[in-house]
Formats: sequence, structure tokens, C-alpha cells
Amino acid sequence: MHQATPSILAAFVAYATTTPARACLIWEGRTTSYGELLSLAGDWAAAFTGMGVQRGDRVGLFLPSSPAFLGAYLGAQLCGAAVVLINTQYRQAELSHILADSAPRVVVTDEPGAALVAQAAESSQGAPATLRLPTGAPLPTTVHAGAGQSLLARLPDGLPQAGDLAILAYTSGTTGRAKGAMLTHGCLAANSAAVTTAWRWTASDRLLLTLPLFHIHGLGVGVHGTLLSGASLALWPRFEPDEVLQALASGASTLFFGVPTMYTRLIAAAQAAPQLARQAGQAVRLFVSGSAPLAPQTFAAFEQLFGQRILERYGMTETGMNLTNPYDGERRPGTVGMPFPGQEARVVDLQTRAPLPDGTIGEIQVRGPHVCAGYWRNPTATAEVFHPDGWFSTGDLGWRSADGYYTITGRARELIISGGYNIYPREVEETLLAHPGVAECAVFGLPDPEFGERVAAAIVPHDPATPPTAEELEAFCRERLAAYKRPRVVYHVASLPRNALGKVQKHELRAQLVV
Ligand code: MLC
Ligand code: AMP
Repeated sequence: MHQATPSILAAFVAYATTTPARACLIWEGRTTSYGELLSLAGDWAAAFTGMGVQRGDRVGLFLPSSPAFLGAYLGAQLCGAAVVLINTQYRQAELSHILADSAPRVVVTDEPGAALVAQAAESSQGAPATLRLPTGAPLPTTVHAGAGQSLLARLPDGLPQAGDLAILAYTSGTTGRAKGAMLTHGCLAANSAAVTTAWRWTASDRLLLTLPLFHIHGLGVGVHGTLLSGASLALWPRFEPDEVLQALASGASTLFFGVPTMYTRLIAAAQAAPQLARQAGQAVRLFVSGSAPLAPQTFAAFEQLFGQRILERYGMTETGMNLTNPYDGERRPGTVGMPFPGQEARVVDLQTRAPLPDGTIGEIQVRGPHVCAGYWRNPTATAEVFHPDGWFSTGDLGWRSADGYYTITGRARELIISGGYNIYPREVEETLLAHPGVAECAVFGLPDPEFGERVAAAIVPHDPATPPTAEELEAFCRERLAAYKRPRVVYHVASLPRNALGKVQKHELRAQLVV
């Protein structure tokens, strides 16, 4: 059934109506069935409809992981609206841009989020209505359980079509301004069908999901794969390595997905409890890593402790999952495997975009039904990377081996990946430049044993006698940007090395500053 579904929503509704008692979500020890989650989604849909949300509108979610997140997510889609995903760490700079660009009719948030949304909306035109969710509640106090019953009685009539917009997922760009990747119901369903096929995901699987739901790894891979397979999901509000190890060893889950930082922390926990690691390795049938490169040392240490090999895959917000190591064949460390079923990939020359032979490094391009429809209201950015022949330029550099395994070697665009979160230097530079003590600055990544990379900034102060301190700059960034984007290291320099065109030579700067 699921291969042909026009949407994850349609697959979910089908399970919820034909097998309503089937377990769907486990949260804080309580199981919610497919039928119950559909009722919750219906109540959210009624709330949105009551606020004037219509087909084609946007609904922003600025919420941490919880059953309410999923209820609101599915409820917005039941109304035919697209969901705008907003990282809960975002602050004024990111929030005001996303709200202005996506123009949601309603933003759902919790108590701490409401103040931030109000503040950000001040600087953007047309503040969205806000639906406040009390901490721990499944619904806002203004909505009563059962409100969505009449709406649900009309299902599956009027469910969104494959070409309709399901999600606007903001991903940063080299300009420093995030762009909304337009993920349609069809591309999300195609992606999930490819993932569930490749990883043999079935209704009897249970995923332990500690990734946040506001990015494509947690939502598009974890939640969608579960709903498409009719499987179940143990959702946690955050990743705690010791507790995750205990839970995995208990045998309650068959799948675990994480970013490399989660695996390095899990390995540290396992070193103190090797017996639990063995049990977890026997109980869980598949561990997947993605969103950032998995170091071969982490791969080896994990195999030694857990007795199984992590499956590394490669994806992007704009495309969902692109490349995967094989489920049955060799999971090769340092590589991201091959295209998922029904998808294509190739390596091309950066300038000419001509395909390159195996073994040669170039830019990775991908093509298939999983690629999104372009960037929201941004035809220029869309034309740069979405080509008329269907190929999408990922901006990642890599090569393909003669037997078909892809290896990522770097990035064509400037990007720092810290703990699986993307940070565009330009955005941090723009923020630092707004500080009165900063005349010039350059932001770049440094290797970090825990997060993969960490943010460093070189600052040319306005007044060398009283340069802004690292603490001052950190606090300044923290107020305006997500905390993980702030510089962890600040260097004071007299000038920045530039080439003849005036472009800052970051490799030179890094070599000068880091010994
Ligand atoms: C948190 N902090 C980070 C950070 N995460 N700093 C740098 N990089 C990170 N990734 C900082 C916080 O700002 C805070 O600082 C302090 O660490 C503690 O915060 P926390 O919330 O307690 O952090 P923790 O729970 O330890 O988070 C670490 C983590 C998290 C690895 C669990 O970063 C995480 O969930 N990462 C996953 C991101 C993800 O889902 N990426 C997928 C994108 S989609 P302070 O100073 O304020 O205390 C994608 C496509 C694909 O990439 O292929 O999947
Ligand atoms: P995002 O824009 O947040 O979706 O992040 C996508 C980026 O994460 C990709 O363009 C890659 O640079 C990176 N990425 C994802 N998975 C991997 C991986 N397995 N190895 C290396 N980089 C990865």
C-alpha cells in the first residue's frame, strides 16, 4: 500500500481508520494509538479552521518534541496547510526572517516561545496569530477534545494531493538568509517509501527517536517512516546518552537514528557499561547515522562495543535522504553508500557540471521524486541549484568508487556542521558586524572532538585599545541567534587576509591563527 500513497498523511489516516488500536506513539511511558493520534490531529485541525486557516496557508510550529507537536503537524496538514518548521533554539534574527518570509496565518508555540514570537513579529509585517500551548498539554486551553470529530467524519475526502505543499523547511544559504525548501506531500512520501524499503522498515518496528522534530532527520526520516510503515515510535524530548543506552538494552526498540555527536556520547556511556552496549546491539536491528560525517573511529568503536555496524546515510533538507549504505551488504566506514531505490546520483565538474568518471572528486548531484519543488518565493536561489533536467546540485563534494560507494570529501559552499546543525558563517558574521565594537570579522569552522566542528571568529576591533571581549560577543550573538551558532573561540586580529578581489582568505586565516 505505502509505495503508492500520495502522502504520509493519507497512509496515517488509512492506518488510523482501519486499525485504530494499533500502537503509534510512546511518550513518557504512555502509548497513543493511531486512532487516538488522528483524534488529536482532528482537534488541532478544528482549532486551525476556527482561526481561519485554509488550504494553501502556512502554520508555523515553534515547539519542542511532544505528542502535541505531532497533533498540530498532522492537524495543519488535514486543513491543507503547509507546516513551517522552526528550530526552538532560533532567536530574533532567525525568527523574524522566517515569520516574514513564510507569512504563517498561525504560529503554535509554548509559553517561552510566545514571547520570542511576539518580539520577532514586531520587526516583521503582519504578526501571525499565536496559539499557545501550556507545557505538557496536548491541546491549547481554548480547544476542547472532540472538537475535530465532524471534520474527521468526512475523511478521507479532501486530503491534500501529492503536489500540494506539506512543509516549508528553512535551510540557511550563503547569503546568510535562510530559504524555505518547499517539500510537497509527494516528495516526502516518495522519500519515505525509498527509506522504508532500503532499511526493511515494517509495522513491527519500533524506533527510539531522540532527534528534534523541527528538522528533516527527526521528522522526515523518523516520524514519516514510522507512519508510512504503520510502525511505532518512542519519542523523547531530548537525547540523554545513559538513558538511551538503558532503553536500547531493554529490548523495547528495533531502530535508532542519530547524528554522529549522539553516537560519540553513546560510545562514552557504553564504555562505562559494556554489558548494556552488547544487549543494545543484540536488541536493536538497525542503527543509522546521518546529518554530518561519521568518523571511521566512531564507526569502529561502536562496532567493538555494540557488536554491529552503524549504517551511515547522507541527506539534505531539500532532498530528504539521498545515499545509503546497504542494509544487507557491506557498510563501509567513511562512505555514505549508494542511491536509495528509485533515485539517481552522480558526480559532476563544479564549473561545467559535466559528469566525472569514478574516483574523481566533484560536486554530488541527485535526481528523483524525493527532490523538493524549489525554494519558497525565491526563483533566483531555486534556479541556482534545481536544474531543468531534474538534477539538484547538493553543494557537497565527493567521489564514487568503481563499486558504487559515494564518499563525501567536503563542501563547495561555506558551511559549518556542529552536532548535526548547519551554521552558515555569513549569518554569524552579519550578527557580529552589528556589534558596535566590531569593524570586520570572519567566521570559520575548527575541528571539534564532540561536535565535529565548532564556530570560531576572527575580529578586527573598531578600537584596538578596547576590543570587545569574547564573552561580550558571545552574549551579543546569543540574544540574536540560536545558541549553537555563537562563536566558541574569538581571535582578535589587526586585519583580515584578503585576495586581490578583496575576498577574505579563510584558509589562510585558519592557518595563521590555529597552530
Ligand atoms: C546544543 N548545543 C550545541 C549543539 N547542540 N552547540 C553546538 N552544536 C550543537 N549541535 C549547545 C547549546 O546551545 C547549549 O549551550 C548546550 O550545547 C547544551 O544544550 P542542549 O540542548 O542540552 O544540548 P544537547 O541536548 O547536548 O544537544 C546536542 C545534540 C543536539 C547533539 C543532542 O545538538 C541535537 O539534537 N542535534 C541534532 C540536530 C539535527 O537534528 N540535525 C538534523 C538536521 S537535518 P549553552 O551554552 O546555551 O548551554 C539534516 C539532513 C540530514 O541535516 O541529512 O539529516
Ligand atoms: P541540512 O541543510 O541541515 O539539511 O544539512 C544537509 C547537509 O548535511 C548536507 O548538505 C551535508 O553537507 C551534510 N550531511 C548530511 N549527512 C551527511 C553524511 N552522512 N556525511 C557528511 N555530510 C552529511
